[in-house]
Amino acid sequence: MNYDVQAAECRQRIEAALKTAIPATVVEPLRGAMEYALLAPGKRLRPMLLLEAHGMLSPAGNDVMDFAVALEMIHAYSLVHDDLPAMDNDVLRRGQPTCHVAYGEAMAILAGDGLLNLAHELMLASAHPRALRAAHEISACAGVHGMVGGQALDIAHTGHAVDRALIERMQTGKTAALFRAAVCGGLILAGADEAQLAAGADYSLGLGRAFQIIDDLLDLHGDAAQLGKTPGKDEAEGKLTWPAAVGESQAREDARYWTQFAVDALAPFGDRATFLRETALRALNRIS
Ligand code: GRG
Repeated sequence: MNYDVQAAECRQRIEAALKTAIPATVVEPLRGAMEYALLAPGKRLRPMLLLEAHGMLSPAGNDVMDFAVALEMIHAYSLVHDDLPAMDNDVLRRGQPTCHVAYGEAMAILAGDGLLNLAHELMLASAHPRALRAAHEISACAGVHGMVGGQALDIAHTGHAVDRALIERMQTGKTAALFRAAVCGGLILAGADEAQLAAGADYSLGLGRAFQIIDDLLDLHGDAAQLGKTPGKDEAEGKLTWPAAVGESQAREDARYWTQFAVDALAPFGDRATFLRETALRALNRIS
């Protein structure tokens, strides 16, 4: 199937599931704030990767969608908390005022907390036979040894001297870990063996490193309308970025290197990996 058609179909299924994911029983304005963050127009890259990684080894089933939704909830919570005044202090996200601008800081913190916990409720309520292992992988990638740890390095080292090893560690945690949650979560649900999981982890590392380097470059040159967020903040705030460490031209070269690393890692999946391969190639050329 053509990539764009497959991606659009997959995204449509995800959007439909997201729309009904937050129970009507959640009190207002918490529910409104959670929906505001979750349903804002995002690329839905992580849930798509989860469903498509799963689809490489197993036919699509509705029992996997809960995990895709849970992962997008975790991603949405991380964006809400990242945008808070205490962290990146951003006013624009996904083309709309950030959650704390729209709902106030306290409600935005609670909306993030609500999304994170609802994600775990969803995964742990699943009757899928591999639910527990997949939930464990996703939690581990999102937590202190993954995304939260990477964000902590970012916050602790803002304004410090450039340190390439630290930037690599930070970006692997902040960005690549949630791609690993998607790919390995999907593969675990599909019954992947250890070699396939290792290949999925390598793909996610390559995709995540390239994705973050491109994100750093877009922050330098991107356009607010296209990005849906404020560009130019990394430099203004002394963020440790890959282009700042190695220069823009080398950063572009490195993004190509990590994309190829991701593509090569998919070899064990052969033709079944067409979607994941194309996703990595397109992420390299993205403008938003
Ligand atoms: C607050 C625990 C905590 C973590 C925050 C997500 C994050 C970690 C920080 C946001 C800033 C940033 C550059 C993160 C790296 C990951 C990244 C590029 C997120 C944006 O992902 P996209 O482009 O966003 O897939 P959409 O809106 O399309 O879903």
